[in-house]
Amino acid sequence: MEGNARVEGRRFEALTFKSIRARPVVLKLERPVVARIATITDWPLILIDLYTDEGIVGRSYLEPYTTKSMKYLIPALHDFGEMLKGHPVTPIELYNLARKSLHFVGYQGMSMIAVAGLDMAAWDALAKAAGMPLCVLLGGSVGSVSAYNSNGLWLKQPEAVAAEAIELREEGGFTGLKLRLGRDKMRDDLRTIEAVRNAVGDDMRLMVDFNQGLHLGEALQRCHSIDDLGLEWIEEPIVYDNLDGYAQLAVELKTPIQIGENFYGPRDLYVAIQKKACDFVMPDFMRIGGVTGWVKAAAIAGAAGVPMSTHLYPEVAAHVMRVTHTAHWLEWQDWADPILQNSYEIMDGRLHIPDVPGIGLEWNEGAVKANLVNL
Ligand code: SMN
Ligand code: MG
Repeated sequence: MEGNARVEGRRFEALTFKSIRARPVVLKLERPVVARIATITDWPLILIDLYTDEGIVGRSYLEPYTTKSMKYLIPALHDFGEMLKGHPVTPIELYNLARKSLHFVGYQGMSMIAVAGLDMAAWDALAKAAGMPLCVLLGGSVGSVSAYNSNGLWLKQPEAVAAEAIELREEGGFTGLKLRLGRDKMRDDLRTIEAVRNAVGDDMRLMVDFNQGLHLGEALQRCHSIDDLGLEWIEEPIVYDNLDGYAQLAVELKTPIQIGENFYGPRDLYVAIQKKACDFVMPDFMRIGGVTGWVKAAAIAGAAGVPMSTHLYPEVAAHVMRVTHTAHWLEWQDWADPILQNSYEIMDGRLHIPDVPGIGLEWNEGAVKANLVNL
């Protein structure tokens, strides 16, 4: 049969794209995001179901930060659904077709976010059809991935952050935690790092994230003042697209500079590495372009020898990290857990991939219905 391939002597039926359902959900965050540039109490998710003629359903979600952005992203996903009806579910071809369909609008921003949602659902469908966990389909094996806990430690009082650090460590025997910085006074950031260090001890790896809150002058001063504290990395001190500023910071500081959650597609990662704008990279799945964008980006980071961590989307992240040459840290966040049937297991600071076909995402429909919103 044309379009079908033999897998160990049995027929593997090619999948045919039927339609997409994209639903908006908003969850209350247990620990609201309080960053220098914004506060987020309600966490929006777009739940994507990619239906095939063969009955297999691919699933993914997007976390687009603001509820109102779902008003534009959901129609874009439904448009892809109409455009791709009848096409084989071949993720790299779908990624190319979807990007091309929005080329004149622009490759980045909302276009890339919509493509990424489609892409992750397509890979999930394909892995389910093959009867393999995604990491196995990609040529790796089922196992665990080193993770740090990023569920909290926002801009609160030092004592409150220190107490929360102990709580977060206990959520899965974590050996790494990420703190957010950028309080009005640098002194208060320093007191917070000290309080956390005293609470969790010297062996805990501490990452810090300024969430783009500083201008270059401030960043030089503030980053120098934390440069001797043995931090794992300093993340996004300045606005994400000031790569010249990042190059200066990377030269001046001993602590590695981490960026990447705002790379739109693999080329952004390539340019940042070419410009020596960072020491580490950490693409976000909805911006780098899903699994397809990640794999392309991972080849570039791997060739350059740059350690690569993940941003959000821990479920899909765990799979691709198993085949990422310079895999570094997975960012653990449990913010989608309330609408999932099964959350991934964490033990001794490692995320364990479930041995099931696909990514391992199934919706808890009761919870989904309770949190669906009208846009
Ligand atoms: C972040 C994540 C989610 C919401 C806001 C900020 C952050 C991170 O930059 O790296 O976790
Ligand atoms: Mg960040």
